[in-house]
Amino acid sequence: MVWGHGRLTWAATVVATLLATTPAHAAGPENWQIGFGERGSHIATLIANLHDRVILIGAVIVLIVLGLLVFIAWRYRASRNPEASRVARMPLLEFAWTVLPIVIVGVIAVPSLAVLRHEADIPPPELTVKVTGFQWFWRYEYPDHDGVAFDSLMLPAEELQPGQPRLLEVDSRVVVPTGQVIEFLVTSGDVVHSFFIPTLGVQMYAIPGRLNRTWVRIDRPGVYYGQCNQICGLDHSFMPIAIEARAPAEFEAWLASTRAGTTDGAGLAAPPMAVASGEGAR
Ligand SMILES: [Cu+2]
Repeated sequence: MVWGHGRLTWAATVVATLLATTPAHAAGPENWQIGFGERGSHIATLIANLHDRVILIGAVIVLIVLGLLVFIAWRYRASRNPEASRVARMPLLEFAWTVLPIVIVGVIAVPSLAVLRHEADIPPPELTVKVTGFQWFWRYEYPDHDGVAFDSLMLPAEELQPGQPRLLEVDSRVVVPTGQVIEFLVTSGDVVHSFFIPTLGVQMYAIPGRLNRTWVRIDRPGVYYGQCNQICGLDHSFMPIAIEARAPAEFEAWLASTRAGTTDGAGLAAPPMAVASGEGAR
């Protein structure tokens, strides 16, 4: 189809208007979402693709088994097959239904291990962020950048700005650059938490006394939401994660302003133990 000049201009105007009016890109759960949603990193893409392939294999198996069941129930019903077969052993068939599932599991295992390996092979990091889970908030520290450390607490519903998701927005987002290898050092100050950002394909347990490592490279600017996904106490559901990816130059500007203490909400909000021992502090 050949597009006339007028039509092209019209399309360009629509695209430009959409781009101009679209609010800051945000990736998190959506109403009625079934699938993985946005894939904000290469790892997230690998995980989602693997999931889709495994689901496809599972669906084919379910359909074959269901078809066989329906066929047998119809073909060998009592009225049509009054004299039941007395065959009790069929070694070849038994061999096949033992070996075939092993082959299928093997076929799934190969790409699955490849994804695991990609996650575990951490490239030389360009930025390190130390993440500490507390009951019930996250503390972020940038060890390469002196003085950049802050606590990140969930925003109460009454403080939300338009477009900010309830139960996911925080007072201080973790700002990181796009296109760089970001290493997360994950630990905990009290109980086991879990640092989980589904759209980035990141999940790492935060265990007291241990420093776990994981990494991500974020493709494009935006806000990526996550939550603690290890039951960690009363306010487990109220310690969300908001990662804001910015172009490297904007990230540098953020670092400078945060170091100077001019960024809203920067700094350590409260001594963790005081919050941890508070009754239902929220
Ligand atoms: Cu937690």
